Amino acid sequence: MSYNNLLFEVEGGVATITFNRPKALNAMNPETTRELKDAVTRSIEDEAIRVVVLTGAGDRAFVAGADISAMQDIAPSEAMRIMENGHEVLRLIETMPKPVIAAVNGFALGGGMEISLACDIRFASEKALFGAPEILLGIIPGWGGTQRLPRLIGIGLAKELVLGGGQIDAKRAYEIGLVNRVYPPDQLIAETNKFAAKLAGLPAFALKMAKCSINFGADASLDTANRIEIACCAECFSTQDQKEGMKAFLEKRKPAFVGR
Ligand code: CO8
Repeated sequence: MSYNNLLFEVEGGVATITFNRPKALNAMNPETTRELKDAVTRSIEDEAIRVVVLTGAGDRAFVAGADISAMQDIAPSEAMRIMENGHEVLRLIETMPKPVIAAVNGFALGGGMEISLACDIRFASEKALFGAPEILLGIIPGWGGTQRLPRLIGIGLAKELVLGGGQIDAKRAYEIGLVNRVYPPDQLIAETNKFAAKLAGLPAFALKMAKCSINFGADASLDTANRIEIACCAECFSTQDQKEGMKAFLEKRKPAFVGR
C-alpha cells in the first residue's frame, strides 16, 4: 500500500511514520487512519523493524486532531465508526510488541494528543502544545482521551484539560508527566532517533515482554499483575539474548544481542 497522507521510512531497525498533511496541520481524516493502521501492521510484521517513531511533517503540528471538515455533518453511527476505527489502530499501537515513540513537534490536539497517548514514550519539542479541545466543538474526546489521559496524569489534571478545552505547553506537559522529555525544536528528531537506535539494539523479546507486563498489569489487581510479570519474565529465559546478556556480564564484555 502506498500512502497519500503518511511518509514511511525504515533505517537501522527504526520505522518512522510521519503524518503528512501539513496544510491541514496533519489532521486525521478517515484515509489517514486506514493508512496508519497499514503502516503499523507493516511495522509489526517486518522483523527488521525493532522500534517505531511517530511524528508530524512540517514545523507546526504533530497532529491537530481528527479532521473537523470530515465530521461536521455525520450521523452518530458514522461518528461511532470513525471512533471505533481510531480506537482499533491506537490499541494496535499500544499493544504492538515493539516500542513506539511519539516525537511531538507541534500541536498535539484532540485526536493528535490521543495518538501520542497510545505510544509508549512521548518526546516533545519546546514548541509542542497539547490539549483536548473537543468540548469547544460540542463533543468529547473519542479516541481514548477520557481513558488514557487520566490513567497517565491523574483524574484531576485530565478533567482540567478535557472539561476546560485549553492547551498546555511542553514545559507544563513535562511537569505533569504527559511527556517524558522536552528538547529544542531542532534537536527533537535527532534525540528521538538516538533513543530509538538504543532501543533497537536491546533484546527484542525482552522489550516485548516488558511492554506486555506493564500494559496488561496496569488494569489488573496487584496479585494478578505480579503473576503477569512473573510469566513475562520467565518467558525471557527461553531466548538466546538472555543467555548472551548474562554470559557477557559475567565475562565482563559487551553483549551481542541477536533479537531472539
Ligand atoms: N481538522 C481540519 N482542519 C484543520 C484542523 C482539524 N482538526 N486543524 C487545523 N486545520 C486546518 C485549518 O482549517 C487550516 O486550513 P485552511 O488553511 O485551509 O483554512 C489549517 O489547518 C491551518 O489552521 P489554522 O489556520 O486554524 O491555524 P492557526 O495557527 O490559526 O490555529 C490551531 C492552529 C489552534 C491548531 C487551530 O487550527 C485549531 O484549533 N484546530 C482544530 C483543533 C481541534 O479542535 N482538534 C480536535 C478535533 S476533534 C478530535 O480530534 C476528536 C477525535 C476523535 C473523535 C472522532 C469523532 C467522530
